[in-house]
Amino acid sequence: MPLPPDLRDYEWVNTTFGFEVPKLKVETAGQAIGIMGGTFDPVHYGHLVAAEAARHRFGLVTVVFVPAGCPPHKRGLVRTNPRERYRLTELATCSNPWFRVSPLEIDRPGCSYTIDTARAFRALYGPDARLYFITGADALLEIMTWYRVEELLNECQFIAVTRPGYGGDQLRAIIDEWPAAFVSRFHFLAIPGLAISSTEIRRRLGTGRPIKYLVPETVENYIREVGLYQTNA
Ligand code: DND
Repeated sequence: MPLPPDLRDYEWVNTTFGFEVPKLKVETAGQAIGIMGGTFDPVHYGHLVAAEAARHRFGLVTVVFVPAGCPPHKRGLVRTNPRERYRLTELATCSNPWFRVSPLEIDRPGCSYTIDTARAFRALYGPDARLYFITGADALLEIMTWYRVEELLNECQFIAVTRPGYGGDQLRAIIDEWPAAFVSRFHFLAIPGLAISSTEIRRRLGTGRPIKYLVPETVENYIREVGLYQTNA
């Protein structure tokens, strides 16, 4: 990795791979912080573009990727153990000085409810921090079913990014049903459309089709080295 221009602005952060990466030192008090929650099974360019677009548009001082230990809506459906998904996320994000990865959810026993994560971030960054949870438009279709969603919306705002195949009239109809106070906690952000999904990447790997240019090279290399997603299950 090329050295950053002014090392005083950076700190070296350990990865679980045994190497360090330069990350911008950020003053978090009272600042806007992004939380990119996901199963990341595996992480791909759709996730990275969403997080970077949100960072830039909303002036987020950092975006923390939080791989879910046990995602509430996918119990029993996750292919890869949390540690591997965490490592893949680390590999995908290590070249972006603003991105960080948190083991918060994979270290927390039980279901990875976002409300618990938002509260943990609030405790970490203080009452003045503005917390933004970043999601794709598809998540909005079912967000009313999330655990303690009203409390969650008190704790953080949402940045919902566009995703090919989701949105339009179906999303409009759902949002029209929400109370105004609920809608005001959401920000909608158009991003370059990438029709990539973790499901499709797993299918491709399981059937011997390429995933090059859908995930960072580091992620592809690790998947192949460790032999993840080799069967089409
Ligand atoms: P996913 O399993 O959808 O993650 O989970 C997203 C987050 O929602 C996780 O933090 C979950 O714990 C949380 N959640 C879900 C349901 C209930 C509750 C919490 C609860 O607390 O009750 P993926 O790895 O599949 O995707 C990560 C994010 O990236 C998602 O928001 C997805 O919409 C988005 N995304 C894209 N956005 C734009 N373009 C693409 C995308 N692919 C994925 N190509």
